[in-house]
Amino acid sequence: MIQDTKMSVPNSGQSETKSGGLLLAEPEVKTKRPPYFKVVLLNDDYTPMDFVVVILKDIFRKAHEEAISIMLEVHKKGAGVCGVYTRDVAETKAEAVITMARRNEYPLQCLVEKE
Ligand code: TYC
Repeated sequence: MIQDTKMSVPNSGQSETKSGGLLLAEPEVKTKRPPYFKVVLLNDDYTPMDFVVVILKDIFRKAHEEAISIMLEVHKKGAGVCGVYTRDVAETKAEAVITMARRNEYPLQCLVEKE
């Protein structure tokens, strides 16, 4: 039996087999990461700090210390990132923030921004 080993054809990007068949070069497999979206929390003068910490723990699964640190960053700087997700997850979390805030009659706002 003739071994059908590959022999490369210089500069062609193709290869030929000993038995004469032509093998096309393997197409380059390009993996693309999905676009990511930041959920950004905005400061306001009315939403209680404790409520923001609860939001960060319950919706964004932050540990207590990290939740406090993000809340304080938003409080001092005006805005802060709560997390980075694929589009659907970011939008669902942002909706959950607004739903929880309005249910409690707080004006808390958040944005979804493409990274
Ligand atoms: N600035 C608010 C206060 O002093 C606290 C706060 C923090 C509100 C973060 C919103 O996203 C926010 N009670």
